[in-house]
Amino acid sequence: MRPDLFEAPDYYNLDALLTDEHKLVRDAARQWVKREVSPIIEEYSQKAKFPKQLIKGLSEIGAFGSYIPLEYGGAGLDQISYGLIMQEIERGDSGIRSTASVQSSLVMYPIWKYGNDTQRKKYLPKLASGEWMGCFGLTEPDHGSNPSGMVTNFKDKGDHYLLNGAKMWISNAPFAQVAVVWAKDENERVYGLIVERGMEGFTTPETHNKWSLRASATGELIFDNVKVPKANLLPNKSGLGAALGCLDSARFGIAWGAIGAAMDCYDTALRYSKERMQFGKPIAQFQLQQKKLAEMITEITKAQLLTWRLGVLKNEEKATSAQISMAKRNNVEMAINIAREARQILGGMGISGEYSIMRHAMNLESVITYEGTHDIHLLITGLDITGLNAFK
Ligand code: TGC
Ligand code: FAD
Repeated sequence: MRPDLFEAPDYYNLDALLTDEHKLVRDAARQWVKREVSPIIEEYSQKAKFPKQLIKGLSEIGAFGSYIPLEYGGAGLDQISYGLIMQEIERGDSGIRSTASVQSSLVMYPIWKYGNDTQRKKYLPKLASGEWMGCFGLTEPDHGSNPSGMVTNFKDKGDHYLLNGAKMWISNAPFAQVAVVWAKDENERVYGLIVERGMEGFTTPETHNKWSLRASATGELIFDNVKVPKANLLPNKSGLGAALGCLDSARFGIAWGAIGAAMDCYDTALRYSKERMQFGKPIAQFQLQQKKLAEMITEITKAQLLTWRLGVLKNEEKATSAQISMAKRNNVEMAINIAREARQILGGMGISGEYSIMRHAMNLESVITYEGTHDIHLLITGLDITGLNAFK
C-alpha cells in the first residue's frame, strides 16, 4: 500500500465548532491511525486477520470506553470526542472501528449502564485497557432485524442460570474473553448476561469467507447448557429496550465512523485526479470528474454538520433513537456512494490494494447492514414521523 498522505477535508470550517479537547483527541487518533493502521491494514485485510497488536494503541487513544467515567478506567470524554475517535479509526478501516465500537458501546456501555458496581469494577477497567476484549450477542440465525423473536434462553436453576441457544455474525467473538449476551428468561423477558470464555459449553467458532470487514474477526456464540453464575446477570435494565439502548450508542459512533471512510475515499480520489494525466490534462480538469468530486465534498460536509449537531444533542442527553437512526442511515449510504464514485475516478487502480478505496467500499457493505439495515432505519424514521408502525 502507498504511503498515507491523508489530509482531512473541512470545507465549512467545522473545526471552529470543536473545543481544544476535541481537536486534541481527534488529532491523536489521526496520527495513531497514520502511524499504526495505514501501513499494515491492507495486508491484514487481504489475509482476513484481525491485527491484535493494535489493541494496546486503541486503548491508549481512548477508543475503549471513550465516554465511560475515569473511575472505571474509561477516558471520561464527551460524545463528540467519542464520535471523532470513531471517525478517525474508520478513516483507517471500518473493521478496526467495529472492534472499538463493540468494546465501547456494546460491551462497556451495558455493563456501565445496566450492571451493578461489582460488575463495573470487575470488568470495565480490564476492558478499557484492552486486557480483556468483549463481544455483543444479539443476532441469531433466524432473528436478525427482529431480535424480539430471539430463542436463546436461560432457566433459573437455583444457584446459577442455564443458558442455551446460538448467536451469529458476532464481531470480536473469536477472541473475546467476555460476551454480553441477550437471552429470554422463563417469562420471555429479555436480559443481558455476561458470559466468560472458559465457561463449560460456551464456544465461539469463527466465520470465514467474508468479502467485507476482513480485518475484523466475526464468529458465532454457541451456548450448550452453559452454567452462568447469577452474579453475571445485568440487573438494572431488562426488556428488548435494554439491548436496543446499546445500539443507539454504537449507531451514533458508526454515523461518525462512516464520515471517516468517506473522507479517505474523497481525499484519495482528489489527489489521484490531480496527478493522473489523460488526453494531455489532469483528469481533475474534466467536468465529469469535477462533478463527482464536488458532489462528494458536498455530501461529506452535510454529513459532518448533521453528525456534529447530533453530538451536541447527545451531550445534552436529548438525541432520540430516531435521530440517531437517520444519521447512521444517511452517513453510511453517503460513504458507500462516495467509495463507489471514488473507485471509478481511479479507473483500474481503484480496484487495487495499493489504494484504500476498494477495501472501504467492501467494508461499508457490512456497515450498511449491521446495527440495523438501511431499510430498518428508514422504517424507524417512517414510524417517528407518521406514528404508524411498519414492523407490526
Ligand atoms: P419495539 O417494540 O419497537 O421496541 C421494543 C422496546 O425497545 C424500545 N426501543 C428502544 N430503546 C432504546 N433504543 C432504541 N433504539 C430503541 N428502539 C426501541 C421500545 O421503546 C420498546 O420498549 P418497551 O419498554 O415499550 O418494551 O421493537 P420491535 O420488536 O418492533 O423492533 C423494532 C426494530 C425493528 C426497530 C428493532 O428491533 C431494530 O432496531 N432492529 C434492528 C436490529 C439490529 O440493529 N441489530 C443489531 C445487532 S448488533 C450489531 O449489528 C453489531 S455490529 C457491531 C460492529 O461490528 O460495529
Ligand atoms: P435480515 O433481518 O434477514 O434482513 C434481510 C433483508 O430484509 C434486509 O435487507 C432487511 O432490511 C430486510 N427486512 C427485514 N425486515 C424488514 C421489514 N420489516 N421491512 C422491510 N425490509 C425488511 N450482530 C450482533 O448481534 N453482534 C455483532 O457484533 C454483529 N456484528 C456483525 C458483523 C458483521 C460483519 C455483520 C455482517 C453483521 C453483524 N451483526 C452483528 C448482525 C447484524 O446486526 C445483522 O446482520 C443485521 O441486523 C441484519 O440481520 P440479518 O442479517 O438477519 O438480515
